[in-house]
Amino acid sequence: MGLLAGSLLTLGSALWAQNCPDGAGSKEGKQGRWEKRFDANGDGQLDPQEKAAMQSAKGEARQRMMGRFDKDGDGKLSETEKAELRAAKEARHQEMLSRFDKDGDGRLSPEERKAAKEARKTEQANKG
Ligand SMILES: [Ca+2]
Ligand SMILES: [Ca+2]
Repeated sequence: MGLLAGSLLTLGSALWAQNCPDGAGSKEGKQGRWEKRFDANGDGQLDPQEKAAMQSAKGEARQRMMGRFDKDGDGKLSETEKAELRAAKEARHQEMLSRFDKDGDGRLSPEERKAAKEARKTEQANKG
């Protein structure tokens, strides 16, 4: 298990290097969100500590995802498992839209997103 985690980490940082926003890149949006979340001092950059916190949060998110979707437990997502992941994401997206897309344009505007975020906060607070 330690070995596997190690190779995942290596893979992760290799991917990380590839995804590093360097000018234009479609990945920037997602990555930007992560960076914002972990940019504790708000200087727009991640210092090594913040980066480490982000990496471990990403790792946890990945583990949660694998726990949920890696049905045969081989540590990767097969096409079937990926399809389920996509379906779950899509379902969640639809749920968000049906709840928060007030003007019905099929996407969440910044205000709608904000409402969604607030609602999620409340839900999580209620969950404890
Ligand atoms: Ca699998
Ligand atoms: Ca909308």
